[in-house]
Amino acid sequence: MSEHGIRAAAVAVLGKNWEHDHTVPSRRLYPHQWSWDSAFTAVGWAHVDPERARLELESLLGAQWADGRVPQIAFDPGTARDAYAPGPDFWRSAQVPGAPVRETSGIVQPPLHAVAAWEVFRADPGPGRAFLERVYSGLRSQHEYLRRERADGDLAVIVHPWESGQDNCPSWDAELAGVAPPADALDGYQRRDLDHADPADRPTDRDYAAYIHLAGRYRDHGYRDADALPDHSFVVTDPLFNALLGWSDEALARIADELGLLAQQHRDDARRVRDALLTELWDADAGHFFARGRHSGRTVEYAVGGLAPLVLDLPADVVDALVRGIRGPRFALDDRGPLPSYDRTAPGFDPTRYWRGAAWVNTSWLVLRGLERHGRHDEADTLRAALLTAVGDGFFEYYDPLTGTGRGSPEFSWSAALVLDVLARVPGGVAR
Ligand code: 2M8
Repeated sequence: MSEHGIRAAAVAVLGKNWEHDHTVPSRRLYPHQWSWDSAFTAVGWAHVDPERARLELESLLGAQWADGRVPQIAFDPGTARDAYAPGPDFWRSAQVPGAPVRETSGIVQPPLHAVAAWEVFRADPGPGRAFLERVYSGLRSQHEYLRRERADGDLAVIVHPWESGQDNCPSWDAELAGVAPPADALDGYQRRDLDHADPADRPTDRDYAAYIHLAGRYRDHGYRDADALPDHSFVVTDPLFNALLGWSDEALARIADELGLLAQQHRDDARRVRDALLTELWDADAGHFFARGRHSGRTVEYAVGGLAPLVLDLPADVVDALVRGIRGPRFALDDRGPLPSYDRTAPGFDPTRYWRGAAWVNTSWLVLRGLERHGRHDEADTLRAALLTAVGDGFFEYYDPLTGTGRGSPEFSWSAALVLDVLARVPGGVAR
């Protein structure tokens, strides 16, 4: 398909998934508003309809909690309560002091939102400045929440695999091994995802039992981190989550500069996250960033999230090692499709199962941005071509990295949105 055709098809997908003030990730599988999906989607909308991009981020921030957390899911009151599980009746946010009027889940997702807000501003600076004024304090308190309640030194922890965005990534297996859901954890629970997706692609029932158990325990502590975390069995420091925190700190600094506010704190935060990623999660021998569990220690799993720190200002030797990994057999960069979510050479690599090998547009887009930042134009051009090849047959939720076949939801929002961004940038990283 021509670039013109891809662009038109991507705009059509976003239009179909638009729901009054936000974009659903997919009409059937994910019929509400998801946190980091909205950030990715806003980046795409910025190129074709900046007003929708602004609405996307502002509607999500409208569901922010008083403590600053931006919820993983903001439920659409117009959608059936049981259309997605676990739904609002499981999370019960309405019973929590400080939760917003709109019902939400109680966990978070990777904090890409300040980056998205900055890109939305740049696409349309006229009305964009007032938009920045409206969103800045919410974005700042999103970061303050993570640093106050989720601190692991200068990094932030996640307390549920869903908070990573990479739900069933093998990097969580060791920490999840210590989670002991009761045998009846899924009794009375209907996995609505299996109504719409191939069970062979989705997380297993065993993983789901742990997810529901962990979320229920966190909920039963009133989502108060100080109460919940001391004996919480899943507490992980994830390189992707923290890379996006640091990247968003940089964006907050630019936003503060634009608004004539003090930006130094945000620059210091960004530098501290970068430094802590290098001292805490970087493995120089392996040439990769690894997640660390509070109970299980460092995991030696080569997940695509371990490449995400490329979006930050890194030393040249670290960039060189990561690029070697991208080109090597584990990620096998070529122009046929996005990078696999997990090491192709690992025994547990599964090319179609969700975050255990399947290839996603969003993580490849993050790596692409990182490669551009570090002037690695050959690899960036290859990845750009790979993304455009993949979506030629449709904007799927994910792709089989071995065959290029699209899988999961067929009209998936972030796949369309991020390709709009790819098309708007010429090779070499300069905006068109
Ligand atoms: C997937 O996660 C949800 C739970 O949040 C699910 O599996 O039901 C992940 O791919 C996540 O990264 C994404 O935000 C969400 C919606 O697209 O789907």
